[in-house]
Amino acid sequence: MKTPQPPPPVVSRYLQENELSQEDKDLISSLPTEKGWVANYLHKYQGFWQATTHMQGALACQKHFQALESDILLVTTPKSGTTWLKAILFALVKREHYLDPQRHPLLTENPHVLVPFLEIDVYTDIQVLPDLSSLAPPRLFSTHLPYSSLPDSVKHSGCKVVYLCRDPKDAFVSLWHFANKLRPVGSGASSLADAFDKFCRGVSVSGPFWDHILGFWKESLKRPESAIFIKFEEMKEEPALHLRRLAKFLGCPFSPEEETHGVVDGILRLCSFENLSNLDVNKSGILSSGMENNAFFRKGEVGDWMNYLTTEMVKKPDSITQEKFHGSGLKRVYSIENLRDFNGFIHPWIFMEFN
Ligand code: PAP
Repeated sequence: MKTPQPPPPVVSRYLQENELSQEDKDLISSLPTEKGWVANYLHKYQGFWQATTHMQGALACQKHFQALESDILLVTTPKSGTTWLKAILFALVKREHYLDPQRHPLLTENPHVLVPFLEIDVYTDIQVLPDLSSLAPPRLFSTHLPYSSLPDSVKHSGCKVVYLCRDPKDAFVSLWHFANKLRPVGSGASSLADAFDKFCRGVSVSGPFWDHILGFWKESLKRPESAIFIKFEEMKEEPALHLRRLAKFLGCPFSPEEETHGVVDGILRLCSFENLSNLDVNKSGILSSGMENNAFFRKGEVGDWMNYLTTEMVKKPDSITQEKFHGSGLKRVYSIENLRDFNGFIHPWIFMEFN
């Protein structure tokens, strides 16, 4: 009798490379390519590094995605708190449909299912284009694409863009953990130093990290009615304030009755790390992109980089931040006094002050 074989391991879409059209293969082979550290390879396209499979999705959505004025697009660099903001956006803009907190879709679906990535989840099949016409407005999508690579229709439709950024050091540490989850069982963790070097050189999914932030920061200054800029650290520090800000920006401010009934706190509780990470759906279960849902919930904290990066190492990203954001108007986002890294060095603020 044959011994039952375990099912083949699900290969995350980050690592898939074989579903490309000839046209995409030709374009990709003409691009600068480096060995990746999250995906196998990264290709420099329109100034930013993209994983092979995201390239296919990016090209397809650039060609075919028709944004509507009522759409909402969440944009992040990987590991900036995308999952959290997806949950918050869904709970916020669809709140009138889900008044019973016991039957909310976020209790049974991972936020990435409710707010799919354009280039990772929506435009994945090179044979069949998705039919997005039946989705109820406002349609919610997300992307890691930089501003320069957004589909033209996003820039011209007047749809709302919500940009979330995070301290590069925390985003890096989070991405390094995520990358390790993608590695074949038994192959151990990838080299932190090697990944850090690549990240600082800009060679990271949707990197250079800093240029990604700057592109959207400038856009939010130019078109404040269409683009809002949010920082993970500020959202952690004053979530209710930023949720109200977001609601106003999206044209669905909280009414006095909702304020009285604690709707703001209800949304924040539902979307909190503690709540989402403890739901069955997020403890087990797998996304269509091949990732386990629990890979998107690790610590959800500010400053975890202190447990991984030495004082010497952090000089690098901090000086890049200082140099790149100088004169941009981006302000210090988070101040914590007396936080020491494991070398005893006090970091007076997490993100940096830009002037
Ligand atoms: P993505 O960009 O690949 O979709 P993203 O959701 O940005 O991933 O990254 C996950 C990070 O958000 C994790 O951070 P950490 O590794 O530093 O812990 C994850 O823990 C954090 N996260 C997920 N959900 C929440 C939440 N509800 N509140 C705060 N942080 C969260």
